[in-house]
Amino acid sequence: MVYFNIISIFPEIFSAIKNQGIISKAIKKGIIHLNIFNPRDYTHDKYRTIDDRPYGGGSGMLMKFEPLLNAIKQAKKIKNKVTKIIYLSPKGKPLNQKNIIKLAKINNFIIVCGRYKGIDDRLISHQIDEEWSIGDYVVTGGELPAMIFIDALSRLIPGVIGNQESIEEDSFYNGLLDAPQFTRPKNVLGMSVPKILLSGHHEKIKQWKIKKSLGITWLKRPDLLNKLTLTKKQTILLTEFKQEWFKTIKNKFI
Ligand code: 4FM
Repeated sequence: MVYFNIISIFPEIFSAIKNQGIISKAIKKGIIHLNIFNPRDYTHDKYRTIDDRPYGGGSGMLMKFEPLLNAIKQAKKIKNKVTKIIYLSPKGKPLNQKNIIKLAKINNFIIVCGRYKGIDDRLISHQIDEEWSIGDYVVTGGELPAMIFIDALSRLIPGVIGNQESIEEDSFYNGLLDAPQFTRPKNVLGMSVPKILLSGHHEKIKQWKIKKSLGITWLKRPDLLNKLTLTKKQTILLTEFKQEWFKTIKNKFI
């Protein structure tokens, strides 16, 4: 069982994963638990204030320290040993599949979702264990990043995805992008399916997939390829892919 304890002033946003798809099934099965704590419920003034103006001026509002801290305190009461308090923001370390695999060993999270222009920095230094980013762009709050975090992590928990092997076939699992895939019918708008996939030769199909996977990574994300040391077999397959690729390019222009 993995607990995701979420601190958010917009709890309804999480219905997106609570009520649909694979994550909702995992919740129903009791494999994962989502608990949402609304900082507004932990205010003590008449207006239930959760935001305030920044010291030193500047545009926009910030989330106040105390309602967030009180919500976190409440979330900490949920049973379970290891708790990691996560904050998602553009200042965090960029998430990738490798980090996600490591994080999937933890069974209790508190995820703080920011809104407005940011949160009081003392909350980060006092409470946050790890700050992660979903990428170098800005969204309007931490809820969507939190759902991305929860989704990417949950699908690695045994029992969440029906076929666990499919995880090992994921893009990025071995640092490479997926080979292209096809389903019926055999022909659409004059486009056919690579013959090898219809051949039934399992070993040949496996080699084809590895070759395409290497080739597509080489074409689309050479940065990923540079991080890997290829095996002898992989090097041969990639060389073959490159030769075939340059041949098709030549045929196009000459
Ligand atoms: C975060 C808005 C905190 C307001 C955000 C607050 C983001 C990212 C992001 C927006 N999160 N990776 N990129 N958050 O843009 O993780 Cl208070």
